[in-house]
Amino acid sequence: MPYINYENKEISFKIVYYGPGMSGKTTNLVYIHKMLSDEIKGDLITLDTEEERTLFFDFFPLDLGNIAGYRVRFNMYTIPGQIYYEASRRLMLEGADGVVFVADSSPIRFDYNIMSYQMMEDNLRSYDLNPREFPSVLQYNKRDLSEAIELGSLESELGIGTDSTLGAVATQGEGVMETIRMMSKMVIEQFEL
Ligand SMILES: Nc1nc2c(ncn2[C@@H]2O[C@H](COP(=O)(O)OP(=O)(O)OP(=O)(O)O)[C@@H](O)[C@H]2O)c(=O)[nH]1
Ligand SMILES: [Mg+2]
Repeated sequence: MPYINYENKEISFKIVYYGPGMSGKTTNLVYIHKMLSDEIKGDLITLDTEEERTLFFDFFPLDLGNIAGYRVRFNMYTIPGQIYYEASRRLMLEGADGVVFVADSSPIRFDYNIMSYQMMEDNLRSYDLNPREFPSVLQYNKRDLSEAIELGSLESELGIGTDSTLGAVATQGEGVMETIRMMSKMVIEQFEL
């Protein structure tokens, strides 16, 4: 559920970019941040290691203007994908209103994508959320790789639907804005004031 401040008439949604290590979550966020005009975005905060692996999270706030007299804000986060940060990943999902799962299209990353997705579902369940009903978008990133996995192959393995899936090349910005548009539409549609 979004955080609603009735006094200040503000609604804050939390969007989390989830996925295995090195799939391109930070690259997505950096691109979105770059595309937005200064008036609507806050500073991008990235906490990473020297090798640019996300340590805790990346974050920036995005002001989406007014809906029904309420100021709408999206707080955008990424999680750290590296295996040993499971506790941080679970924590980042607390209070989330939607997740974008950034998968790596490299064939050798297939099982890693599946494992990460299943862990995400477990983590959502730990907050009493039903992952099959939770607003989520599946982005197949790195479509520029010569041997990219087929769109739909992860969904078949996971037994989930394919309606909110798209391809992307985050390093070139391809599919990045489409992904966040799909996500925000879902999140806002689910919400009733
Ligand atoms: N070929 C290709 N490389 C990409 C693409 N998107 C991201 N990368 C590269 O993949 C690497 C990892 O990208 P990040 O955005 O840091 O990945 P991450 O998911 O945030 O990784 P963690 O923070 O460790 O979980 C970088 O070298 C990116 O340049 C893409 O679409 N195609
Ligand atoms: Mg990262």
